[in-house]
Amino acid sequence: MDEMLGARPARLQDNDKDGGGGTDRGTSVITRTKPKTKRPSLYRVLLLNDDYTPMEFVIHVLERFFQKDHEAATRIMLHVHNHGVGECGIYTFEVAETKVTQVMDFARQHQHPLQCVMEKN
Ligand code: TYC
Repeated sequence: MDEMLGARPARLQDNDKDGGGGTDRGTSVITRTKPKTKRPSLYRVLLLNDDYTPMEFVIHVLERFFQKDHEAATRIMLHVHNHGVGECGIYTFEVAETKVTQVMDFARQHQHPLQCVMEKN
């Protein structure tokens, strides 16, 4: 229902500059009267548990790439450790994609099997 908020029909603009009798080919252009803003889709960035990545490394990842304080990072790490998967944050597509790449590159550099994924909200 909230998808209808701000919806307005597009308006057909008459671009027929010569009244239709001359060389004008009578094409028209669809214009919009009200600027239409679309809310971006959001994506959850998730960490997956594994048996080998050190807990302190996961905490560091959450502090470094997701701006969590030490307490929040520890809570999320333990949630992933106990439940298999946990949310690091919710972002627009490009931001989420960048976080996933940063975490995967960092884990690989340190030879940890930590996996980070994104899913559409
Ligand atoms: N299960 C890991 C261990 O016991 C810790 C861990 C937590 C690994 C979260 C990955 O996303 C993760 N060392």
